[in-house]
Amino acid sequence: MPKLSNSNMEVLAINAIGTRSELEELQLERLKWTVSHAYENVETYRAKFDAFGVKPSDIRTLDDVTKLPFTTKADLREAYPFGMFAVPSSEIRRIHASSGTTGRPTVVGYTSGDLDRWAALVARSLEASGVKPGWRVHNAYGYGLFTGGLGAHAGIERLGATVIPVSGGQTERQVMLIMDFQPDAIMCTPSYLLTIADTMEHQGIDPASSSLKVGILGAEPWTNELRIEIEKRMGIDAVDIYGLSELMGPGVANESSQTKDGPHVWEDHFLPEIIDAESGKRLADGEKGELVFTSLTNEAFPIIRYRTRDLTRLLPGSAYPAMRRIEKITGRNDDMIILRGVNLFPTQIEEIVMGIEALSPHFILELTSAGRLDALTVRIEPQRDYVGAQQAAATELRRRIKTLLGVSVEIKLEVPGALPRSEGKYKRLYDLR
Ligand code: DLL
Repeated sequence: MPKLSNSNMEVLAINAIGTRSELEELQLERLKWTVSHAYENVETYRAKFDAFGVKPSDIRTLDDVTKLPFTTKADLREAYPFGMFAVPSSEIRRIHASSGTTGRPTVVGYTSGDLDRWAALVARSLEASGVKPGWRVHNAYGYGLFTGGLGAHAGIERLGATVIPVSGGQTERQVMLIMDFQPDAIMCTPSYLLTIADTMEHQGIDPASSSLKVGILGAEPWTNELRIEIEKRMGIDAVDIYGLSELMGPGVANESSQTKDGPHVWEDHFLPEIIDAESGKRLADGEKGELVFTSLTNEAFPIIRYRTRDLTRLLPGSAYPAMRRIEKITGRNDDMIILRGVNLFPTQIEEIVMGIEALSPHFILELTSAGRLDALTVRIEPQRDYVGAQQAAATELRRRIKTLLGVSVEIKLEVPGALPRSEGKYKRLYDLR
């Protein structure tokens, strides 16, 4: 493996990154290393670069990354299971895989150096979230092949906090552990935190009375409206953590609890770009499109211009000025619903739902075909204590969706507790066509 020339791959403390131009210098050095490492050690990259007529020596500036071909989920599937590992298998210390809705999972590997950087970046993410060394952290991300549980786990320990490795599921037991162990922070998906809050209320516990002060929530899209609801109901700061297995796992980007204005990308380790999803052309900062990432320090699994399918825009740094932020991700290309010519995302409905007091955040979307036309039904539970106002709320939801999104939908009120509850990543959309 070629070694980096004049700087190693350590993770600097969050405030030791320096200026934007110092950061860019580091990124360029690491980008050159990554591109040669991938080219020399991964057949898929060598073949793609050769077909594109591009060589590692063509990377002279950061913008030269646009000369390189994209990597897609299909490339990773093609190389299943270990075809894109860039180091001998004796150097792989851990494997994770993302389930994938169809077909083969995507498999990723880590060297001991990769695991070390990952723990340090999650620790940095926790620090940004306001978690302090010495705190207790309830970790309800799933343990196993999913990167959430073990990724968060190592970062909590690295920060010097105490990890409570609960994993997902068995919510009543989780509630008992939260009440008895008195954790300061919780890590889980935002939808699962709603399940926990509901279960607490079911047991006569006011969720705001727990010891929790911070929730580090991610792994699925969620809106600022849901953030406000969670913060009010649980009495916590709800902070957004972003990541994906193909790059590392949780901790690729994280919000600052001070600003809550979208996750800062840890740009010393991951180079973000935004492209037009149709043409593949790079877009300027501030423009909305598909997020693409190149890893800068991954040894086992270097990844070049990976198309995440997540939709967002790049914004200037705020709490950490040298590193750009991504606008809170509210949708993926794959989640987009095209209903009679109108594009919409489940989060747009969440945003509207959260603005109507008598409605709960528990809803699912069903797509059906009625004759030649597609129809969308929103099945939603009202809030328990708004009995008289439910029908009016449903009518209002239908009206707002029509006015704000331009589509007519059907609203079906459900009995509180009738809809499936989240145990991790929540499935909102059911395509029954
Ligand atoms: O979900 C890693 C993770 C675990 C992130 C725990 C945060 C917390 P994957 O299973 O590979 O990895 O799924 C990655 O989930 O491309 C996004 O579509 C979505 N996603 C992850 N974090 C967020 C977030 C983990 N904060 C995919 N907001 C990504 C919106 C998110 N979407």
